[in-house]
Amino acid sequence: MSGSAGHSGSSGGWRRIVMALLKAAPLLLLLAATWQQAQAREFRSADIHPAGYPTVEAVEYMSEVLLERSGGRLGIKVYSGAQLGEERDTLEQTVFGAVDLNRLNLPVLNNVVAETTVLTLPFIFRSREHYDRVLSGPIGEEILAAMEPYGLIGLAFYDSGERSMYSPRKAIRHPDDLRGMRIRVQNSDVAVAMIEALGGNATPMEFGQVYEALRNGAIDGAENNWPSFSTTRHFEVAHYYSLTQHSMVPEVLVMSKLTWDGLPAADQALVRQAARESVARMRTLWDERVAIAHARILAAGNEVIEDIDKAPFIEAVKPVYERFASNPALQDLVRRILETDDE
Ligand code: GTR
Repeated sequence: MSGSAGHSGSSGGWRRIVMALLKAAPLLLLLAATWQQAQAREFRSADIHPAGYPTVEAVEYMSEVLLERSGGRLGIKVYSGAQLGEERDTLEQTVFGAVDLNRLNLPVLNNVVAETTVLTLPFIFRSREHYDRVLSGPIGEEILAAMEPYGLIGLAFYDSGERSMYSPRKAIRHPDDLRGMRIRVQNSDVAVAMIEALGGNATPMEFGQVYEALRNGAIDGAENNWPSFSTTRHFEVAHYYSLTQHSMVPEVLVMSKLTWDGLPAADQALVRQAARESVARMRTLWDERVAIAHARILAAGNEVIEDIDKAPFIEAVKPVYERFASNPALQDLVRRILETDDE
């Protein structure tokens, strides 16, 4: 009796356990899902450019790579078209972790990470090959790494071509042409100093305000690369595009250090790798977009001034180097950039 009682007792015990497990199943499933969700992330990424712009598509490509490599756990949602604010605002949000990823143009970081200044100096790069060698080599790595103490993980540089001057009023062929002209620049001390050294009046302004300022005459000109000149429709109001090619300022993709520190090392490696892989994609998209912008601007009847003697521009901006490569560490960076071979 006692045996069968014992037997029925133990099977009753099992039944109770099974029943309890069945009862708890929804809760266990919920816990498992929550655990998985804790591991799953859709990073918020900021960009002031509209959907379809190469930088936006490059980060969307990075998202595809991440989704694939993480089995669907990690992805990115790009908030394009300045939905999260202009670059200065989103930079702050990134440092504070409200934005996970940000595609920024480097000058916005100049006042935060001094090392970024050197890459924004006018005429620092002799050619695209020179630019590539510097950015994809140890100097590029060093400058990306310099961002970490300021709450940003530098993931990758994206090519952004050369910036050139444009105006609704006249063709700019020589620094003398800039005298008295109000030229919009990014919020960057280097950009301000460059325009002043060239004889113009620098007017720092957010990107989103430039079209209206060109239209209503608040400024007499601005400067940017082919794709930005095109997508912003600035070319519709500024008919002269002078290929001064005075700077090759890179785009940079950063992650908030707060987001980064919350990721396991394996996910950090996935993020870094996916960002690296998006660089080549960006280059392809960029080249395509430059060609499209070029054709569009010519078809609109704009005057493109190609035969510009850069020597007087290069001469005029020399004081900018003295002012911004002001300490031995920055001077050394500039020296190493200039000494980097083109091939
Ligand atoms: C573009 C760049 C933007 C923004 C803009 C500007 O070339 O991609 O991030 O910096 O220039 O002039 O403000």
